[in-house]
Amino acid sequence: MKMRFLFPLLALGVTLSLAEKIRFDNYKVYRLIPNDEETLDILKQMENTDQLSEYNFWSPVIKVETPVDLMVPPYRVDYIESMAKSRGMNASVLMENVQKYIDNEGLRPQARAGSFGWTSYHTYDEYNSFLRSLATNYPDTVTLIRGGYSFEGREILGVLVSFSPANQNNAVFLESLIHAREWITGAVSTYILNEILTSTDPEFRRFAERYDWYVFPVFNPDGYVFTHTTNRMWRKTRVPYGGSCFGADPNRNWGYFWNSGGSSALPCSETYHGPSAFSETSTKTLSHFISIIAHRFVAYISFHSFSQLLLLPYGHTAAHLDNYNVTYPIGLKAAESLARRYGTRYVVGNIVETIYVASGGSMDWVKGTFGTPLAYTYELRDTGVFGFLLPAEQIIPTALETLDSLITILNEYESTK
Ligand code: 0X9
Ligand code: ZN
Repeated sequence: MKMRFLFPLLALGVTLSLAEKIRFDNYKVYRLIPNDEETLDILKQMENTDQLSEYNFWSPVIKVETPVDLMVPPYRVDYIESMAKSRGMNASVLMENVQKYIDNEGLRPQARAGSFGWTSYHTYDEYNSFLRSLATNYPDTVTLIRGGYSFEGREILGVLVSFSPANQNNAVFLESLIHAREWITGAVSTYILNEILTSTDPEFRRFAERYDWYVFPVFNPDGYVFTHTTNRMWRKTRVPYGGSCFGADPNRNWGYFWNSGGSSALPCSETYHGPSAFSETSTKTLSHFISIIAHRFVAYISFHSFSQLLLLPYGHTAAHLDNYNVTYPIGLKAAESLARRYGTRYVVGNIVETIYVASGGSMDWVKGTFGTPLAYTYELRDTGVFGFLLPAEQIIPTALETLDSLITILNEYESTK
């Protein structure tokens, strides 16, 4: 067991010392609208070699007329521009210079050493120290849990917050950062966790203390660390899959309708489903842990970004399965309460109907395997102005509106029971 941990860690040490942090000076992000099947095929070819070409797909290629967000290095800008022109493809520029957005994202050291807050983004180690400090400061309510570990041997830490043993079978599970570059998601899940522990609002306290809360901020530690050390735009895990491509999409790797559409068999693609279901150490170990506790769940919430969507199972079919008739109206109410604070608009719906086919997601596996009553995937702010590079000053507003909607989901469900 020890060797299996140690070996990849040593290898990692070597790569990290060699790898430099990639800069994205004058990289542009385009929103392309493929207008015919041939153009679509060209984009699909590029998608299959994503990691080799330095193009980077911010959203997958789906079908004619469905927009694709693509990051383009400066030396490919002319090619993309002329390709768009000659093929008659609509191409608007979302970002002129990605590095500027990264510089303005606001990752800065916290004001005081040892303090943790939501005015900047945090590293994997900082999230772990935060979780450990909660377990130390709230020994009666917070339990630190290692829910799994990663390919490179990192722990996947989380906490259980429990105010009463009576809440055991009324548990809410929050996951974030299964996609490494979606930094806002870890900030939001930990903000909610902190509110659950520290808010003094009596109504909110009554709400928070009715549930057991499992919160796992970093579901994909290797990928997340890589976004800090090397490539801010990394999405997947970090398993080497040959052909100089790395990683499977951890949200295409879970064993419920795995490889049933909307995922790729090619390791260089951003949506590579992996060689088999649960091939990734993180998804495999997390699924073992979740299996043990899932019978307690009333809700499983998965945080992604970006697009401002509230998504319902499943990702392999547009059919309205299970209790869609209950969860869809609750989702609409949740989106209403989310909008009430700052006017942020969310679209609610089944994954396939709302975005695209995407099989092998964590939420689908939990819902499909354990019949969890409430299962939602959030695509948090924004709709593409900042995309994955949402400035840190938007963390708290995003977290507040998201929490409003989460309260509505749970309260509404309670009132239907
Ligand atoms: O494609 C995804 O995995 C998610 N969108 S993202 O832009 N954040 O990558 C959508 C999640 C769909 N969820 C499930 N299939 N469960
Ligand atoms: Zn995602």
